[in-house]
Amino acid sequence: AGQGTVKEKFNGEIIGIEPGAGIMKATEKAIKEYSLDYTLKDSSSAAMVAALKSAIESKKWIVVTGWTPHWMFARWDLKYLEDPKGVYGGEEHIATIARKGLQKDAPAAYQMLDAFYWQPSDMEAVMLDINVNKMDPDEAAQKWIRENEDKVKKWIPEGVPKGNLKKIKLGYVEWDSEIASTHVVKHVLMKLGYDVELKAVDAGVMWTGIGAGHFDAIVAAWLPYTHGDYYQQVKDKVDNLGPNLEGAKIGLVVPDYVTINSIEDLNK
Ligand code: PBE
Repeated sequence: AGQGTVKEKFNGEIIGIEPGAGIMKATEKAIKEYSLDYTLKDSSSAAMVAALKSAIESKKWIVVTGWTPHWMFARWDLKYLEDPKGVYGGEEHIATIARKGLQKDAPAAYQMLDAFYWQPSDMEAVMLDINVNKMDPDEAAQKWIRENEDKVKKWIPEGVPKGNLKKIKLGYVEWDSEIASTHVVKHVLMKLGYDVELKAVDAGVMWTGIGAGHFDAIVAAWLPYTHGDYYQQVKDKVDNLGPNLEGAKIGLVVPDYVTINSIEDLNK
């Protein structure tokens, strides 16, 4: 694990993801509140995971911005650093948000989006197929749908006119969790007869886009904390369809072999 102080072992860096992610703002806040003499590196979700993988292969110390559900916890032995000041919020949920007017324009899609609800283990199964088994997101989503007919059935409205190839546009960010959920919803809406377009954007654009009605829906709203600021700005202009997943969490994550346990220890 090398010599020196904790900070030296981590090279004075926290490996982050895309600017605009809620977890990046939360980490800037953690740096202030815990007076950490660390630099938060902007990166991408894919580059963060690549850095984690290579550090683990050489047993180096690394601290990354991490979240649950995420396949990395199934792939490696990892732990969250304790957050005694509660900077990263508590347990949260992922919500589905629709544009106003969607209910009238596409009732079957709206009802499906409203009914969409699954477990962290469901999302993780899709994420593992994409990121560990190297499946294409569309393939992984279709596989999950095939293998979970009973769950999917509950999301399918009855007695409502089908999509008739009407276009539905879903905005999302290329976070591994949201790639999984958005592709699953895409394929269920296609089964309902919609022509579904996915648009990958950054977090700010996803939120202004749903507020302005440029997207029909998003299934990537981390609330009440991670996307709390973004949500406040659009909440009167959208329909919040409630949680599609409960038991989500964000924080700082390290490999198990790292011998500190709390964000406070980063200063040692
Ligand atoms: N995440 C994944 C996002 C929400 C979903 C935790 C990286 C964020 O921090 O905004």
